[in-house]
Amino acid sequence: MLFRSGPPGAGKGTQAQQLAQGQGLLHLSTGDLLRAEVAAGTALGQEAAAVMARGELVSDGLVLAIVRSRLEQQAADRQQGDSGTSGWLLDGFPRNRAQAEALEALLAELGQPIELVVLMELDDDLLMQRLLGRGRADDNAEVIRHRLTVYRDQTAPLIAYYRERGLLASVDAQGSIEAIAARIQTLLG
Ligand code: B4P
Repeated sequence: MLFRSGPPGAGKGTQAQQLAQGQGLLHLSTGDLLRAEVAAGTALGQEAAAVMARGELVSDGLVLAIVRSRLEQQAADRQQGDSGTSGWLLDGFPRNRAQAEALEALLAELGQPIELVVLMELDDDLLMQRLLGRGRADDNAEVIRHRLTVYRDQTAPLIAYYRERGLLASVDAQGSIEAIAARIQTLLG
């Protein structure tokens, strides 16, 4: 399964975390994994920190290496019968066409198809309000505006990419966290 799309602040991370917990899936958030590298002061984290603070996308190579290692590890664990998770849920990835194509190739290697791409839709004004309310280091008005531009230029084209493949489902991301979770459950059947 793949869970992501939607602009920054639409509630992807919020919903992905709950859903993964409820369904026993590996929750793979590239944003969280990058922030963990930054906090640990690794070479990768040092490279990513300034890019994230500007609201730009970290290089495809770095992000792909992180995703590949996690998915390969889970596949190896499952082969040995000792994985605590039954599948995966990607959050914040892929974010551009190159990442989507690399993911397709990786999943073909692993023999694990994407089941569904959930697009969370929300107005810019509400996104801005939510992100300013959170107040993370990259949640100030100027950087949020830039993240929205990056989203429209690089990530939004993936909507057509996944729609053409018959994988896309949209959810209205306005309302309470519980109401949105219920809409996603309906999609999952
Ligand atoms: P992410 O961590 O993915 O952050 P995000 O787009 O801001 O979304 P997030 O998931 O955190 O927020 P959510 O909408 O759940 O990316 C951060 C940065 O990392 C990127 O800018 C980039 O630099 C880098 N990066 C990550 N992945 C990358 C990749 N694949 N390639 C390259 N670079 C990458 O929630 C936002 C707020 O809304 C929260 O405070 C939440 O509590 C609130 N909220 C959620 N649902 C709500 C609701 N229903 N009502 C009210 N508030 C709600």
